[in-house]
Amino acid sequence: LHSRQSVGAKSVIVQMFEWTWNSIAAECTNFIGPAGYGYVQTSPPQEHITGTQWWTDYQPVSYILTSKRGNRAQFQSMIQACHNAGVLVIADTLFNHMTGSTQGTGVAGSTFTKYDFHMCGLEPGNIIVNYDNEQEVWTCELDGLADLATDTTYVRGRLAEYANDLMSLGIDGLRLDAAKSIPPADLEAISAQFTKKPYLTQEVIFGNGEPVTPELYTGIGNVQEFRYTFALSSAFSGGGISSLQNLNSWIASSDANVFVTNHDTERDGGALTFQSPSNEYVTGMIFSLAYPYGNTVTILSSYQFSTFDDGAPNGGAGECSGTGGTGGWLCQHRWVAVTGMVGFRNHVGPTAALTNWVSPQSQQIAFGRGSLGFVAINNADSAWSTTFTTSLPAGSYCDVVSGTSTSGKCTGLGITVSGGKFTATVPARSAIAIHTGALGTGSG
Ligand code: ARE
Repeated sequence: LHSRQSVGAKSVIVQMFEWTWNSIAAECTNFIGPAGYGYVQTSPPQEHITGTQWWTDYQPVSYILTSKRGNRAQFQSMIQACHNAGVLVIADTLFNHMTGSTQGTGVAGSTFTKYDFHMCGLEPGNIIVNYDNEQEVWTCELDGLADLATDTTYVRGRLAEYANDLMSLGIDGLRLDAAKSIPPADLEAISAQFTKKPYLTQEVIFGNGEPVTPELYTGIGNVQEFRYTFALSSAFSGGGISSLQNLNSWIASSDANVFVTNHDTERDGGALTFQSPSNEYVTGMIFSLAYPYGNTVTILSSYQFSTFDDGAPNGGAGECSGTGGTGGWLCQHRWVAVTGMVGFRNHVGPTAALTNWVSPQSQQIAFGRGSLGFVAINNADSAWSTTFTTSLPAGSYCDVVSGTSTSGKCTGLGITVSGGKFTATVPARSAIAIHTGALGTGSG
């Protein structure tokens, strides 16, 4: 019954938030494939309501693959281009609801009216307000969006047909939006009709004391573990990163898809984002790629905005250049520290033990990953100079946070390990990371 596809050696996903299919295709070829990412995650490809806001994409009106991001042919060529670059493709997928409007016209010209939906009758307007009531979370409307009757044979069949259509075009995985508002048994019944085994990651936001928990969904696929997101944020933004030593009280690591932020938390708060002070967003991402919690790690690639509703610049045609973005695009997936740490995670793998943990004060930590990699993160306001103990073999290493190594030459800080020790200065609000896949003498 489990539809889970196992994750290979490349376990980092880039969430290409609002990127058009053509621009994802180009970026897979030009950067994402060569950099070693395992997956891209696209915005929802279904026909949706019209409007300039980013969130129109979350109000589908039909199963036609025309959205603001491109059409069916462009979607298929994007998948092909990414596959050719060695990158798998995950589609954001809406099984919980359609639009909230009772009638209208979508971006592909389809007209629609409401049918096949729950009317929960538990709240005025049938809208979820009380997350303490399981039936309400599962059968009332999220934000007033028409709640699909996923307990019916017809709806289950139609949603499976949609997923199978995506997979016939080459889609490798699905992010199940608002999975928390769909009973696990309904998701089991839908995924049992899949013709292929996709990688599944389910959006089930943990809420204190709520009856609908991430744990209820781990039998179906990976679950997005928001407790991790919130813990990183509170540790880096004041609580102290020494608290991150033993992250094992949530769902099992092999069940978890983790991230420092996604497109919702980037807007609603509670997470580290590009707007966080003191480089905390970057050091948070470095931690997430170095630490052995999470089956997959997602890096958000997004854009600057001033209001909640702002859609992507340039109609979603993402623009990156060198190690960053232009025209309002952030291109986090190109940041030197992020790509360096993707190389670290790919090289170290999921099983290398957490070793040599030290934390001289609450905002400074260092740890190894067996004899393959070592990272030191300094979230304090002054530099941290010390001699670290490591299981790495003796040699000349390239700090992948500050540079890259090509043919033995490191464009960043060079670090020499000898006799299980090395001496280094970790700059304030920054980090250093070395691994046996990136050797080189540095220029500093
Ligand atoms: C838009 C307008 C609304 C309007 C609605 C209907 O903004 O004002 O009422 O349309 O006309 C996104 C946007 C929404 C947008 C929606 C549809 O964020 O603003 O609404 O698209 O266009 C819960 C769910 C979780 C969900 C969050 C947002 O459990 O699944 O709410 N996240 C996903 C996506 C979103 C998306 C949707 C779902 C809808 O990632 O981007 O919305 O497809 C506690 C609970 C959580 C709860 C959270 C927030 O923490 O524990 O479960 O999350 O509160 O309510």
